[in-house]
Amino acid sequence: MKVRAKFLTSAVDPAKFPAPSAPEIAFAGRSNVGKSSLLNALAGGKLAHVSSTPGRTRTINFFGVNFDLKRPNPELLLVDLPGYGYAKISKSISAEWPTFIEPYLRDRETLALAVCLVDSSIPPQPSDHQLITWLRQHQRPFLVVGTKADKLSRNKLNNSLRELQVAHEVGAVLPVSAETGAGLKELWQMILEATNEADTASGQP
Ligand SMILES: Nc1nc2c(ncn2[C@@H]2O[C@H](COP(=O)(O)OP(=O)(O)OP(=O)(O)O)[C@@H](O)[C@H]2O)c(=O)[nH]1
Ligand SMILES: [Mg+2]
Repeated sequence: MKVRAKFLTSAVDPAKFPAPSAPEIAFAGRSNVGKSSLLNALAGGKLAHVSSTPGRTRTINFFGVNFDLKRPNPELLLVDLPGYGYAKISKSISAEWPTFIEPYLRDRETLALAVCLVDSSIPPQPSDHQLITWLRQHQRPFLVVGTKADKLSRNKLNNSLRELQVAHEVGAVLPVSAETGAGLKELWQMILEATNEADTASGQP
C-alpha cells in the first residue's frame, strides 16, 4: 500500500494529545516487541525510532497518514506507544508502563483499533495477557499480531500462533514481519476495515 506518512507530535500528558480528528491505530506491546518497526514497515519509511535496546520509545508519537495525497489533513493516524516492561506487572496494566498510556487507550474517542503486538518467537507472556484482557474489559477495539514471524520456521510459527491464540483467548493472531513484509497487506486491510467502521460510527464520510 502506497501512503504518505509524517510525524505530527509527541505527548506524555493527555492534555498534550492532538485534538481528536481522524481515526487512530495504536501499536501496543512489550518493549522491544517491534512496535516502531511495524509502524515504519506499514508506512513505508523510517518514521519511528527503532532500537535493539528495550525502552526506546518513551512518548506517545502520532503520525499522520494520507492515501489521497491531495488531501491537506491526515486521513488516519498511526500512534506509536512506549512499551511495557519485561518483568513485573501490577494493578494498572503495568507498573512500569507510563501513566499516560492507560488514559490514551481507555478514553481516546478516535481510537479505531489497538494493534496488540506479541512476539511470536517466545511463549505467551502474562503482561500481554493482562493488556488484552484489559482492552476486552474496557470494550476497546483490538487485534493481536504475532511479530518477528521471520525468526521461526513455518511449522514452529504455526504452533506458536496457536499457543498464543489459546493463551490470550482470541479468535486469531495475525503473523507479521517488519523484516520481510509478511502479513502487512492483511494488517492494512484490517486497519482500513476498523477505520471505516469508526468513520461510520462517527457519521464521517
Ligand atoms: N527479526 C526481526 N526483528 C525485528 C522485527 N521487528 C523488529 N525487530 C527488531 O526488534 C528490535 C526492537 O524493535 P523496535 O521496533 O524498536 O521495538 P519497540 O516495540 O518499538 O520497542 P520500544 O520502543 O523499546 O518499546 C530491533 O532490534 C528491531 O530490529 C521483525 O519483524 N523481525
Ligand atoms: Mg518503539
